[in-house]
Amino acid sequence: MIRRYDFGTPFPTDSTVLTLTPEAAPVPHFTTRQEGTAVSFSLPLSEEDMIFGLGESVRGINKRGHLYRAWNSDDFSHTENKASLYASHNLVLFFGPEKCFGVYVDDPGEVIFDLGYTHRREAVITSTGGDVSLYLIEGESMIDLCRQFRQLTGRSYMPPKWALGYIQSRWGYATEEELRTIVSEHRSRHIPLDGVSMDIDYMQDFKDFTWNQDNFPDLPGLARALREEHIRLVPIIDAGVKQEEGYDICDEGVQQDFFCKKEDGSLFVGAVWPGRSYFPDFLRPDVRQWFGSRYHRLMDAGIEGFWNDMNEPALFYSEESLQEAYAMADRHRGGNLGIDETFALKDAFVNIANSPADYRRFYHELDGRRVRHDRVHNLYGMNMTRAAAEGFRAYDPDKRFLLFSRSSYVGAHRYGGVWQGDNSSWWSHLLMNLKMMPSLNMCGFLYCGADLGGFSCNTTEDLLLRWLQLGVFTPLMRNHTAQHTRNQEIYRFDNWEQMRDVLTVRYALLPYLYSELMQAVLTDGMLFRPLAFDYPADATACRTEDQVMLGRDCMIAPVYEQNATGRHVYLPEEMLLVRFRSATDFDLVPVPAGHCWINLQLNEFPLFIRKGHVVPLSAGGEYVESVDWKRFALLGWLEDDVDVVTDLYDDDGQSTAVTLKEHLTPIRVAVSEGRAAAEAEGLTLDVTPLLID
Ligand code: MIG
Repeated sequence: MIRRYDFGTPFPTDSTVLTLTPEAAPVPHFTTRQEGTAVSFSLPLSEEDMIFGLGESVRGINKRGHLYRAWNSDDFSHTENKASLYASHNLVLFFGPEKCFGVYVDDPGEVIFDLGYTHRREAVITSTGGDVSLYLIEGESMIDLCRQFRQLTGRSYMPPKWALGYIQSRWGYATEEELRTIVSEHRSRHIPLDGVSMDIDYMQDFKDFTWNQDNFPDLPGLARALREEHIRLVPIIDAGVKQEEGYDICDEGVQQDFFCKKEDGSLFVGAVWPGRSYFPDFLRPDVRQWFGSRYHRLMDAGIEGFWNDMNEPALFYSEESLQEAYAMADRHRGGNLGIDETFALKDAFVNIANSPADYRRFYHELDGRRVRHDRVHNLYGMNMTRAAAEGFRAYDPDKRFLLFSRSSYVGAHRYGGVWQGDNSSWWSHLLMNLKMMPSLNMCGFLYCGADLGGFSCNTTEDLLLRWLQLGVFTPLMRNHTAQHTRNQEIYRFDNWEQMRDVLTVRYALLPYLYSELMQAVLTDGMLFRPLAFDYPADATACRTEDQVMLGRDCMIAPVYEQNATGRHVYLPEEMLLVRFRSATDFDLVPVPAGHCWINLQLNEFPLFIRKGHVVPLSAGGEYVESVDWKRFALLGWLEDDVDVVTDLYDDDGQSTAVTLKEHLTPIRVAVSEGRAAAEAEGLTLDVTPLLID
C-alpha cells in the first residue's frame, strides 16, 4: 500500500504515473519536524535494521551508516566520502525485525539522507526546501515494495535487443577512419561487437546535432556501411548549446525563448565543452518537443542510439563566477598573500565548476511561473532524457531506440537507461559497479552499466579482463575510457583472446539475459537483487554485499581483487557453479550451501545457478543478430524425478508494443530415473549438460 503526504507546495515532477490524494499527517513510523523552510522525517533504527535504495550512490548495498545528499553532481572522483553522484533516486527502504517499508521523497531540490550517520540508531531525511511529497510504501517484502514503487513510477525503459551487445567507446575517437579501424580490429579477431560510441569529438566545435564534415564527410554512408557489418554508431549529446550566432540550434532556442534565463530576464550563460553555452529549459514541454525533434537529424543519418551527457547540468563556470574569480585575483595581485588569502584565491578558481551560486542564478519557467533552478535541480537530466525519448517516439512510435543518460531522477527510468558516470580504473570501482546494480534496479533503472575497464586512470589487462567478466551480466556492456588514458580496446592487450572468450559467454547468454531483463521490465521486477531480498531470513545472505542475484535463477560473484586466483563465496542454498572460460569451455560443479572458496584463474569467472533451475545457453555469435535464439544447451542441477518449468521471453527486439503473454515460451524439463528430457515449442534443446541427482 502506498500513501502520500504533502508538505509545503510540492513541485510537480512527473516522476510518478499514479496520482494519489495526499493524506493528512502525521506520517506513520516517522517523526516529522519543521525547522525554518526545512522539513525532516526521523526514524529510530534497531541494531539489526538495514537500509536499501538510493540508486546511484557510493558505498554499500546496505546504505546504513553514511550521509547521502540528493544533488546531481558532475564529479569524476567517486571516492567513498562522496555524498552525491550524477543522479537522485530518493527511494529508501527499511528492512529489519520490525520494519518492512520504504519512503520515496519526491522533492527535486536538495534532500539529505542521514542514515545512521550522526546517530547510528537514527535515520533522518531532510528536505531543505520543505516542498515535498512523501510516499510511504508498505508491503510484505523488499521485492514487493520495489514492485509497488514501480507501479507508482511507471514501467522501465525497454532497450532494443542490439543494445545488449558489446559497445566499444573512448573519449577521443574523432574520425571515420578511426571508427572503421576499431570495427575491423574487432571483426578480424572475431571479438564480438554491436556498437561503437561517438564521444564529443565527432561534433563540429562540440555543437549538438552537428558532425565534423572533414572527419565525417558522409555520416549517413558510414552508418549504412557499418550497419551492414551489424554495427551501430552511438553518438553523445550534451546538455549545453553553444552560444554562436548562425548555429541553427542556438538561433532557434534564442528566437523561441527556449533557454534558461536569469532573474533579470537575460539569458543564463554557462561554459561547458563548446565554451559559453545556453541551457535548454527541459522542464517545459515545448522545449522538450523542440530539442527532441532535433535528434531526428542524426536519426535521418541512420543513428539508432544516443547517450546524453553533462545534464546535471555540469557547468565549468558561469559568466558571473568567472568575473568573481578574476576580481579576487585582481584584488590580490602584487600582494603578499597570507595562508587564508592563498587558499581563497585557489578555491575561487578550483571551486568555480558546478558552484551552488551558479545553480541559484538561473530559472525555469512552468505555466508562466518562474522556478529558481536550485529548487528543481535534480530534474534537469531526467527532462533531457525525456525530451530525447519523446523525440524518438515522434520519429517512430513503433521502434525502440537506445538511450542512456548520465544524470537522472526517479521517472527517468521510463525514458532510458543510465551509465554510472566517470568511474576510475580501480579495483574498488569494479566492486562499486556490482553494488550499484541492485540499487539502481530498485529505483527502476534496469538498463544500466558502468564504464568497463574504468574511465579515469590507466587500466591494466587483468583489471579489464575481470571487469568484462562482470560486464557479461550488465545490460549495458560498454568499454569506455577518458581522453589521454591508455588504449583500452580489447585488442590492444596481450591477453585479448581471453577477453574475447569472456565476450563469447555474454553472447551465448544473450537470449537468457534478454529474457530476464524483459521479464523484469514487463512485471515491474528487478534483474539484480541483493541477496537480502531473496533470502531475508538468512542473516549471512543479508550481509553479503559482493555477490548479487541475477534474474530468477542465478547469483553472480565476480572477482574484484588484483592477482586473486579465486574468491570466497557464500551460498544461501545449493547451487551449480558454472566456471566459465568461454561459451564452450566451462566446468560444472555442484556446490553445497554455506561458505566456500572457489578457484578462479584470471580467465575464469563464475555463474551460480540455483538448484532446480535451468538456464539456456546459446551458441553465441559475433553480433546480436547472429545469435541463434532457437537452439540451446540447458545448464542446471536438477533433482531426480522433479520436473522443472521455466519461461523464455523473446520478441523481435525492436517493437515497442509487446506483452509478456504473447512472447513467453515455456521450457519443460521432465526428469526421471536420472535422465532429463526437455521440450519447448519451436526450440531445439540439448539436455546433456544438465546434472541430475
Ligand atoms: O566532462 O564527453 O561522463 O563519459 O567521455 C567530461 C567527454 C565530459 C563526461 C562523460 C564521459 C565522456 C566525457 N564527458
